[in-house]
Amino acid sequence: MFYNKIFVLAVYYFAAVNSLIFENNNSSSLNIKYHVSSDEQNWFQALIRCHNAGMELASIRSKTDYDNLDKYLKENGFKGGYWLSATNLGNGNYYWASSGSAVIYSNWLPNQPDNAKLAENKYKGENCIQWGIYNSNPEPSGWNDMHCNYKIRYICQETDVCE
Ligand SMILES: [Ca+2]
Repeated sequence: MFYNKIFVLAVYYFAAVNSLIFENNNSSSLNIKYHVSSDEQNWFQALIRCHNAGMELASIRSKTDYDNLDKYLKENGFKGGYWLSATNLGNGNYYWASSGSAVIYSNWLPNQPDNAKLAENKYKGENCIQWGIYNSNPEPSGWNDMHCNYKIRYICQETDVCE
């Protein structure tokens, strides 16, 4: 069963057009495939759309995850900001909403998170994590807290746990 699953994953990977799928071959037991959306949604809708597609809004739990996703985005020319699944709307601490795990590993951009209270977000601050800065080009690597209602692209992930 295990090898069948690996074979299917391998075929899926190599058949992927334009490398929209990324296989995270790290030393952990997790194989993660990332999908970058073509549509733009607020954070809440991004969470729902990934779930409805049978996936999860992406979570970055280690430096390995971070490095692999960074490499994938750069190699495939993805520029812009993308929602990840972390928010601090619950109790003020950041959690990955897809899994309920606390954000332990982090990789904030310089001067972030700043919980910026801007006129464009009605001075309500920033409570959801995005990868990069949505209106910056070239796209910096790292995280920014951003107002959850902004509509930007998002990253879903498929996680296959091998036991
Ligand atoms: Ca910010």
